[in-house]
Amino acid sequence: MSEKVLALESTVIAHGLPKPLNVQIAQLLEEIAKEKGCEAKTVAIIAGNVKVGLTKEEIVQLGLRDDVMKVGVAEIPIAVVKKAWAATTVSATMRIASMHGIEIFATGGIGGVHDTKEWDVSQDLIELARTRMIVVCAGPKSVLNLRATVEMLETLQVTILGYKTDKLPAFFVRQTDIPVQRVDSVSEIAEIYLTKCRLNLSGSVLVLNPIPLDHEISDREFAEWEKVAKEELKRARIEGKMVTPFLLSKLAEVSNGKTVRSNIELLKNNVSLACEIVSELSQRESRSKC
Ligand code: PSU
Ligand code: MN
Repeated sequence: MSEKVLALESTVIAHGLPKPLNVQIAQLLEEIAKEKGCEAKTVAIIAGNVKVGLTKEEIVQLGLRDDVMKVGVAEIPIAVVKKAWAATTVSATMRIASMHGIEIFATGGIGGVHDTKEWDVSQDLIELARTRMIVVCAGPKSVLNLRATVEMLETLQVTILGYKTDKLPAFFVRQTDIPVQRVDSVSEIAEIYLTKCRLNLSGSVLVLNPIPLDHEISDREFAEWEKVAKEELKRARIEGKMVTPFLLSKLAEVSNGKTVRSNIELLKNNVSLACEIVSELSQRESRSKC
């Protein structure tokens, strides 16, 4: 196995992006990693088998089938027993990748604290507290309660780093008014992670990588789309796991595909940064694995 390996999740493929574009993007992300000299392994459950690294055909099926479950850590054993096809969220991907010795994971956005009356808090946050890994994302999406999400991450002892920013990026927007600790280099990120290992501190280093400038969506524009999407969510009485996929598809609809295009660009950007971090880690040969 190549040393320079990173994990990719599959929920964004099966439930986050429209078909059949999702299949192309899943393949593109793996190719971008290859061009950058590392190997990206997509994690999913294929007919009950937990897999790290999918074949082309498995990616196609995962993207196009309409019976694909969405599983966090809690639901992994259910998908296995039911011999189901399942897409793994950030939490499930982290747990499985970590069991396979992978230390870096690139995704689009993490789950967080939803703004609904119920206590809808993503399993992602618990897993970030638990599993030591570098997770590269563009921040939580502003459909979440951003302040509550950041507070919760802090409570859970997750190390949050803004990459070249001291303000929380929130997926489609490059910055909010929520302060985060800034780092300016890949070597600083690697050093912080390795220090976490050396001090035997559990939990992840969450790297927040702002969406590329050209693909940012303005606050005002997004606020309008978000309002519509959330009204429809209420009307449709969607709860639990399908909240995020529902909101994503509504946003794609009302924005005429603009949110999808931005989503793709930030995914590419995150895979690229994750590869740079993997390379940085692999250069520090003397270190023992965490
Ligand atoms: N945010 C996005 N797109 C996504 C997700 C989050 O912008 O596709 C997915 C990720 O897989 C994340 C999951 O782990 O949604 C969180 O779902 P929940 O809120 O049900 O925990
Ligand atoms: Mn939830």
